[in-house]
Amino acid sequence: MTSTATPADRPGTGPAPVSFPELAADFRWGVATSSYQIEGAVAEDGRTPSIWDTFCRVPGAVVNGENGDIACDHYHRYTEDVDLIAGLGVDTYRFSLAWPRIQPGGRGPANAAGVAFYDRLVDTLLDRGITPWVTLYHWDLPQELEDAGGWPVRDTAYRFADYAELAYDALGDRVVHWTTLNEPWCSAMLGYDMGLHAPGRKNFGDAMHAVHHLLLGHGLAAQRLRARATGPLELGITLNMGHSVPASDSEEDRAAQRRADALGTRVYMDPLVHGRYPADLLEDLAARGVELPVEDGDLEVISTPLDVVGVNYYSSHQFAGTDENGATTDKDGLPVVRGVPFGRPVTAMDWEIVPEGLTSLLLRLHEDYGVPMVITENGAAFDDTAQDDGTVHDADRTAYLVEHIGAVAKARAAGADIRGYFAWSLFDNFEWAYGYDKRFGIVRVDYDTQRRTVKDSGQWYADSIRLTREASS
Ligand code: IFM
Repeated sequence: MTSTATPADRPGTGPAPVSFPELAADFRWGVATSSYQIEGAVAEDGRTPSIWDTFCRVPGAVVNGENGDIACDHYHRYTEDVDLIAGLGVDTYRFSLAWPRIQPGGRGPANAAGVAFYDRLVDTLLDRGITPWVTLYHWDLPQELEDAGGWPVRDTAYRFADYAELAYDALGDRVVHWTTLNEPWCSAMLGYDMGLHAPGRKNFGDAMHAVHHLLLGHGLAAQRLRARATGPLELGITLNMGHSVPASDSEEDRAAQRRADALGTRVYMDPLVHGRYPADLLEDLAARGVELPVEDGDLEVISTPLDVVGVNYYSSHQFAGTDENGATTDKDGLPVVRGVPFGRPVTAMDWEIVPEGLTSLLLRLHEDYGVPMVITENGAAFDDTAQDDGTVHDADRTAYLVEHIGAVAKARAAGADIRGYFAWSLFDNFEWAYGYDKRFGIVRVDYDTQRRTVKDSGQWYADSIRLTREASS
């Protein structure tokens, strides 16, 4: 059972801090960010453009035509930012490396000036007692590699493995925790099928080829890191997943849920853990004239053992296999897979708030795959109102955290092997196609002054971590 306490010095600031005894022992507490969303300094110290620098220049691609040129200016303010992270009392900071900073153009040797930034960041974190958790790829593919075909071509997987090795050689003496990819579903489907993210292409077959090459890149990188490691190494991949259910017990709705689950979860988890793609997915793809470009040995590479799976959770979904008029196929003759709202309150992203879906998802992953897990992202965008002094009374975001961390605690109590929770995000930041319009931070960023202010939710998070730790001591 969780317990709450209201310190006398925080009257009326929203939900009281919570102690989560299920999460007290052997549990990591962190905050997460990614390179393009916070760093800025896109043309400094030898960094070359990524697909996001290019995509942001496409008229209409990003709200208000915004971009990550400055973002949170973290590249220049990382010392102050690490102080802030330390002040929250978290033990882990998850961040990503910008590939075009470490290896401009995506080929060739490491760029010493780019590497030096992450050297400084890692050293500053370690000085402050914070564990760095590095993600190698959070969507900033060097533009030159996209020009050569991007993730739909096999060579990009080899390029990624080379880059991973360069990064590991530079930082592996101090960084133990490595995540290869963040949310390959987004890279492949939003980037190459729906055209909503960089590079903005729209071809389902290309997107499925991207899925395979992202997984292959992950596996090749995992092998390289394992081969290079002389000290402790904890290796993983991060996937965005939700818990999906059929909208009814009808055959069509069950088929729609199966298809959504195959493309959202099993196409990644099955090859990573079981070394095979789901048979039903391969049949569905064949019916659409798509074949995954699997070569001999690929699945062995992809299923290189993992130490941890990162779970990014925001919402859950129910699916119907009919459209609003009852038709089971769409205009292209494809089976309908329609998301049907549960009717829950939504965040500023219009994402339904479904905390119990997180418990169900974690228990399902535990049962089907038996892997250790860390929640590498969870959080919510809300339309914050800042007071004159920059403070934000974001009781809605705090309530979201209370419920979702509670959902993690429940899954852990029921036996799932969950080893940590990282709030998304440390800062308000560049939310991809939404620009700066959506604020996910537990710390507010005033983009005019770059002033950072811990929101009530950030204070709640810090207080709850402290209370939870006290419960275990
Ligand atoms: O901001 C993103 C992050 O980059 C990846 N996961 C989802 C977050 C919210 O959309």
